[in-house]
Amino acid sequence: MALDSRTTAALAEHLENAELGARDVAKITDDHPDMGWDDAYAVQDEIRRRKQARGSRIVGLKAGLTSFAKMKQMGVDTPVFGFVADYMARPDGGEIRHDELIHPKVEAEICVVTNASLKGPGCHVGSVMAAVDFVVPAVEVIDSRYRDFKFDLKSVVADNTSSARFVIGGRSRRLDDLDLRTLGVVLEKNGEIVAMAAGAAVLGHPLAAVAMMANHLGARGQHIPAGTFIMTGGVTEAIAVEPGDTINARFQDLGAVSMRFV
Ligand code: 0L1
Ligand code: MG
Repeated sequence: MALDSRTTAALAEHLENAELGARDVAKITDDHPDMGWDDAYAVQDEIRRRKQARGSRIVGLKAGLTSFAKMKQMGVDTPVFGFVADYMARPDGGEIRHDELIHPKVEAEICVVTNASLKGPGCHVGSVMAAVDFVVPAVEVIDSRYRDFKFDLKSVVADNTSSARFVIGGRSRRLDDLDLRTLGVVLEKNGEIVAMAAGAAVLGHPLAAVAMMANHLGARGQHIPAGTFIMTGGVTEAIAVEPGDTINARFQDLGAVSMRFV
């Protein structure tokens, strides 16, 4: 690791303060160009520890940058992993305060809840299928803390992959009733279609993102416990939102998820 524990803790405090105060900051690799992936995840882990120490609960895991459209939008080729906490959840059909965020964007995500633990290495789509309890649609609101979206992937990982808000809605379905690859998603802003895709946009199959997450955690001696809510990543590119915007994400077979930014 290139960063010592004091620097890791200081970076976590810096990034978490930026999140909680809705203030943008320069990407952290500007000052720490040698930091590696382990350093980046160590900063994220420290942010997680800080939140838990204050009483926040970690209520889900997320894969990010998993769709071909998002990878192209960001000019990257590697998914990243993060978490969501209880205070980030907002109700379906509710309001989201824009002034609590820096420059939010929304993305429609196919999500699952597991009923068995998943541990890599060697996890694949089939192992994930055996561990999925149900599928549920959500919209993630990402809000990179980096000024003008000038970041690299290690900075993004340290910043908990831009996690900010999420809305679970629609209706849950058993995996057996769905083909996640052909499941269509239409994203509307203010009543107009702004993006659309099918589940296969996420690594060929959204559950491949879960398998990749299990293998990523396995390499770090961790696993995905039974009962985990997992966001598999936006199926389309992320869409910027302003106060007054209404978002409606329609998921084939899973209903819709909506919210208004105020
Ligand atoms: O959820 C995600 O896809 C993470 C995106 C991280 C980069 C960004 O803020 O766009
Ligand atoms: Mg996402």
